[in-house]
Amino acid sequence: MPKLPVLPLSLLALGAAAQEQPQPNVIIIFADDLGYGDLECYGAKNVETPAVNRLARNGIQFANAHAVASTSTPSRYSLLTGEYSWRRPGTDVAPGNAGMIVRPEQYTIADMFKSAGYQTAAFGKWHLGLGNRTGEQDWNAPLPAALGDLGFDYSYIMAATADRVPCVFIENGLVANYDPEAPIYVSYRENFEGEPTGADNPELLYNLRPSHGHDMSIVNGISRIGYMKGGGKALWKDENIADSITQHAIDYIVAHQDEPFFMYFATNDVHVPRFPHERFRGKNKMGLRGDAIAQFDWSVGQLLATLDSLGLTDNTLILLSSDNGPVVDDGYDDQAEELLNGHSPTGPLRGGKYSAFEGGTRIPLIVHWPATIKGGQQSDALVSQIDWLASLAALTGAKIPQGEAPDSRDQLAVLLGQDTVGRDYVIEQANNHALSLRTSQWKYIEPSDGAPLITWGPKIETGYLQTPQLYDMTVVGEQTNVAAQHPEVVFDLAERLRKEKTKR
Ligand code: NG6
Ligand code: CA
Repeated sequence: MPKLPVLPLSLLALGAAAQEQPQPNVIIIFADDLGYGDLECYGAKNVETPAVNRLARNGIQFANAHAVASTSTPSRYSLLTGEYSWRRPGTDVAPGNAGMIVRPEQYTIADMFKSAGYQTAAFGKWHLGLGNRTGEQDWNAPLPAALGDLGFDYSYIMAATADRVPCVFIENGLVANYDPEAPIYVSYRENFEGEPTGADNPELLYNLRPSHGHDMSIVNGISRIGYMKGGGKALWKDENIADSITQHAIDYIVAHQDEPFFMYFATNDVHVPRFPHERFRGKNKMGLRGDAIAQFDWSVGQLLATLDSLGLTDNTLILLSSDNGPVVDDGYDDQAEELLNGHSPTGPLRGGKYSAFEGGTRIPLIVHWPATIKGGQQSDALVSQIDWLASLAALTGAKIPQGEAPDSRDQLAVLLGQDTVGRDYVIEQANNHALSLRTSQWKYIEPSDGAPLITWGPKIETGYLQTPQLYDMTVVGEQTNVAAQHPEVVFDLAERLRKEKTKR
């Protein structure tokens, strides 16, 4: 039976139109490694993104939006819990057999939506661990802890990334299409006897070869990080991952069209291994990375077409963004670097995935909600994904329990285009844990150890330096360190960062 709409005060405050509306559906479309310059509406070259363009045209496109961290696990941890990942040990890039990083007792964005009467679901990339303890999961039985314990009523996910074992989908804590003939074993320590690896059996890599790392177990002609055995018919085919995730999300929307739902739709695109479906191949000059962007856009288009056909588009709030900045060669020989053909994945930004520079954490953000937001807006407001939990709680009227989501602030007015200033500062975390504090004018990068370039493969400037860095962000590109010229600004920003760090 459809639930009666509940109208929270915050919605009433939004004006007459909103007052008649039932609770909007909320969809977070979360791309993987999609850069600030990777979408057509953000200036991408060589690839078309018509579905995303439509969202931008009818919504708000943000120019100064930030992920909390420059890699997946800490970024997603922060988004889903409203707590900065750097406060919590154990939130770095997780192996595929990590135990659940967000603990069941912790409050999540899904708990928040549930408490406001929503149906909640997660699709696609998870990368925040499953089960009670690292390395001790039995993948042939229901996992003792999974997304159901974090407020998600339904989930169809990949445990970590497509380049990490186990290469199977997990539906509500159970391997989907489980094949009893091929029990699943996973290890990040040693191989299983007799199982081929990319290092020993390169002749079996008929789909993609590694450029660095990624030379352990082989699944679907692609070698991965970590070892696995078994899986049989449950093993995914990389070319069908987007189809599979998208179809499950569509089915979910159809099934829940009469009640408010929250969907976390986290694509595998455009993370490595990039191996999109054949129908996206060869249509742009950039090869597989460009095809993966086109496939991402296709997924967005499928969700939109479903909402359109059910008459739900108007009252569905969509936030489209990415978990961290882009990388070109991230470990597979997919010619992403050679075929850029003038495209810049970070747009004008310096650095990229992993780095302390803006390329690491400044990401696309488009907000779309025709019933409430006037289309065609551009916003320069300073926004961070850390605030989505509290902002969306303000939208639904949910009350965040004392002490939960401690770093998340209500910035709903910014996300809806009513406030064009946004936060006074955002904090960004680099791969080596160096933090930056960025205001609309300045960016301070704290001193840290580490090489100026990523040491293991990708050609990316890290932004690590043993002395303080200060950049004037009204000048694009973080080229000139002006810390020596503005010691008082350095002092002030460093002091704000210190206060944030010692808050709890
Ligand atoms: C790195 C992987 C990279 C990618 C990254 C995580 C190697 C050599 N590189 O360790 O390919 O998987 O981890 O990416 O193994 S993220 O977007 O999920 O954070
Ligand atoms: Ca990522």
